[in-house]
Amino acid sequence: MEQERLHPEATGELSNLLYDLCLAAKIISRQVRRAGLTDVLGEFGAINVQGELQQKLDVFAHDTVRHSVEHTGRVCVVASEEEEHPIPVQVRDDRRSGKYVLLYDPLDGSSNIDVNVSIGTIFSIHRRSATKRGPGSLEDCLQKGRAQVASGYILYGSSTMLVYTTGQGVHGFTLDPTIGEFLLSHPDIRSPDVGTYYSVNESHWNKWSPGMQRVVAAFKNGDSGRVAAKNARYIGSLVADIHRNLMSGGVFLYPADSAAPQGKLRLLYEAAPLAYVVEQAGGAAIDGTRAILDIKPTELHQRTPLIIGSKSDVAFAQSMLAQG
Ligand code: FDP
Repeated sequence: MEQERLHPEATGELSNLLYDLCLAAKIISRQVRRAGLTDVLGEFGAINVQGELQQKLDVFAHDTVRHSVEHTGRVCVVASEEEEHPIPVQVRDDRRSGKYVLLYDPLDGSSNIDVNVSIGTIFSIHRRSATKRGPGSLEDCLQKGRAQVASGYILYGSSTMLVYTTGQGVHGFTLDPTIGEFLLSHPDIRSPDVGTYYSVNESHWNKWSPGMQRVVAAFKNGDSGRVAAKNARYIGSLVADIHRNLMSGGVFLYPADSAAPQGKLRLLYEAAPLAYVVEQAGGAAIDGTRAILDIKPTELHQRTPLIIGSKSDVAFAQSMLAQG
């Protein structure tokens, strides 16, 4: 609301959309916190002991976000990592069709869901661009990260935190479960210029290019004054790994490899929204050569290699990779 006041032309719609996402986050957080107690763990489609169909937590999160935004008239299309195609938002009256596009990863870090390790929700908001009225289209979703009007994540960790940017810095809110509200706990988060940590799944070492092996070796062992040796931390939940590095300084890498030449992570649901947050906090994010935010997507579920975090560390990786 403070930032909205800096824009006299603002209608409040974006703030309200962020509130809608906060509501979804609270519902998902409640479910994540009770995950071991309720029948939300396990395979989607499995029958639980009561003979009811179990709902997997990531499907629950997908539905919760979607239902929190689709009746508000604020969004024209949503796209989720859980769905193959974008979901156009139908409205009875064309004049009430929303002006925003919402892309989201409902529950990132799925391999950690069933083992009680931090997971997160990632969101990316664009203005509609390809269509003017009625439901939005695939083209509305395929915009460069640089065009985002807001992005952020909700981390279900030792506490539940919302971290977001609208292009005026990065702000963190912690959910106070006693009053059910997100309270501003981390205003104006800044990413340290040089990181303490490097985060990468080193089990893929043999599949990386020689250039990437040199980058990771330099972060591990140091490189004659150009970069100091770092400590390793890898949770395997992107949101949690990025959040730690954002707060403490560090670089996260998910490179392309011989088995996944485009990398693993999704440009629109993971890399671009997190890149916007990290850049706004003073860090950087590249695919090896280009800024993530400058990549024009051609597919909804497009993948990208990702190197993201403290600015000097990302620049170091980029310069080493440029040497081949
Ligand atoms: P997951 O496969 O558990 O859903 O995007 C997916 C993601 O997790 C990221 O959250 C995480 O950083 C990465 O993949 C982990 O991949 P590896 O298991 O290959 O390390």
